Amino acid sequence: MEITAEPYGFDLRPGGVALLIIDMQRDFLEPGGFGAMLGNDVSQLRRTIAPNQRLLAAWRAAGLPVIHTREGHRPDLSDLPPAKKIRGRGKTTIGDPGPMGRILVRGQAGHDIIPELAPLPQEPVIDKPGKGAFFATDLHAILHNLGISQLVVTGVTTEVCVNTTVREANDRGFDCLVVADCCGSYFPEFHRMGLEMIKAQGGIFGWVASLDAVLAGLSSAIILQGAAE
Ligand code: TIU
Repeated sequence: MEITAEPYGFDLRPGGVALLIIDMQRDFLEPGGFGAMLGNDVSQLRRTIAPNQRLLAAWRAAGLPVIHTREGHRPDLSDLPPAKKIRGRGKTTIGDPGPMGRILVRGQAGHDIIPELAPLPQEPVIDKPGKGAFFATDLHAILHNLGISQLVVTGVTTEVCVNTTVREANDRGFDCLVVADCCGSYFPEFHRMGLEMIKAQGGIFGWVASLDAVLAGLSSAIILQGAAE
C-alpha cells in the first residue's frame, strides 16, 4: 500500500514494517532532565506527544510491531564516553543528580519513556548509549529476527537521534519513513532542515510523510490485508 510521502510514495508492506519510536523520555520532554540541562526549552518537544499517541494507537490496533528506544547510560557510567560526559561544559552533566533522578541514567525516573507513550510488555525497548539506535545495541538482530525491512520512525530530536538512527538504518539496508508531525526538535529550524536532509537528493536517507498520510495508508493496508485473508 503506497503512502503519500516525499520525495515519492512509500510502499508500506504490513508484513515487514515496524514502528520505531525514538527517545520519548522524560529526560528530553520534561523540565529538569537532560534536555533542559543542555539549556533547551523542553516545551518545544511536547507538541509531538499527541500525534505519537494517535499513531501508536492505530499501529497497535493494526497488530504491527512497535519498538521503543531510550538514550541513557549504566549507573556506573562505564558506557559513557568521557567526551560525552564533559560535552557542553555544564555544571550538571550526565550521571549527576537532578529533580528526576540521575540525569540520563538507566533505572532513574527521567530515563523512563513518558507515561503517555508507555511501552506494552511485548514491545521491545532498546537502551542505547549513543544517538543512533543501532550503535552498541541489539536492534539490528531484533529487526532481523522479526523479518523487518522497513521502519516508520518518530520521536525526538529530529536532527539528533532521529537523524542519526535513520542514517544508521539506511546504511544497513532498511527503508525509513519519518513521520514529520511525530518528530520534534528544541529548534524549529533544525526540525525543518532535519526532515529536508532525509528526503533531499531523491530520498538520500529515506522518506518523509505526514501523520495523516501514514494513518490513511495504514488503514488501507489493513483493509486490503484483511480482504486477502
Ligand atoms: N540534545 C538533543 O537534541 N538530543 C539528544 O541529546 N538526544 C536525542 O535526540 N534523543
